[in-house]
Amino acid sequence: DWSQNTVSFSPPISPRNPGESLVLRPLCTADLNRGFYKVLGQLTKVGDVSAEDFIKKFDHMKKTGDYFVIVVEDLNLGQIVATATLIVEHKFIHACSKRGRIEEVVVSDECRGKQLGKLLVSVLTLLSKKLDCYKVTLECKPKNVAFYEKFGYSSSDENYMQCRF
Ligand code: 16G
Repeated sequence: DWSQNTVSFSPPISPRNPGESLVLRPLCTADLNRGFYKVLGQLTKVGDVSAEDFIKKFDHMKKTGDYFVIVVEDLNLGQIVATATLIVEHKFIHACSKRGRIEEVVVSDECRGKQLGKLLVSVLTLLSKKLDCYKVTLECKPKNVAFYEKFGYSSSDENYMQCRF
């Protein structure tokens, strides 16, 4: 239930009404030609991806049923202006529970200040709860910690470690 959300919006945007000429929806194949990668490129290196590569990867994600890639489209521009993903990971522990991961949260530069990041993270955090994840996690830069704290995320006593290839 959207109204039970912990963060408030002013003006009061919602998933159904994300703002003037904007729509929030799941990713679709045609978004490749609506600047989906241009938005992702504002987060990190995206590399060379052909339409075939994209479709193959997207089909794989859809088949698993565990990837929830959402986007905000500006209908006037016909362009994707924001995206975020929830991935549901299956566990043996916690009574064969699930854990959510929020990834690739990015709002295009031109669309800052429209509460879109807040909207995307709220929606996916709520979705992970609805899907019965026992926890939902994300990695972020120190400067974004305060932003994520608004949704109930807190830094844990575990280190985030990685091995890069
Ligand atoms: C950030 C993202 C993460 C993404 C990574 C890419 C959020 C909350 N976190 O940590 O999802 O995968 O950046 O960085 O959006 P990399 O290219 O250095 O792995």
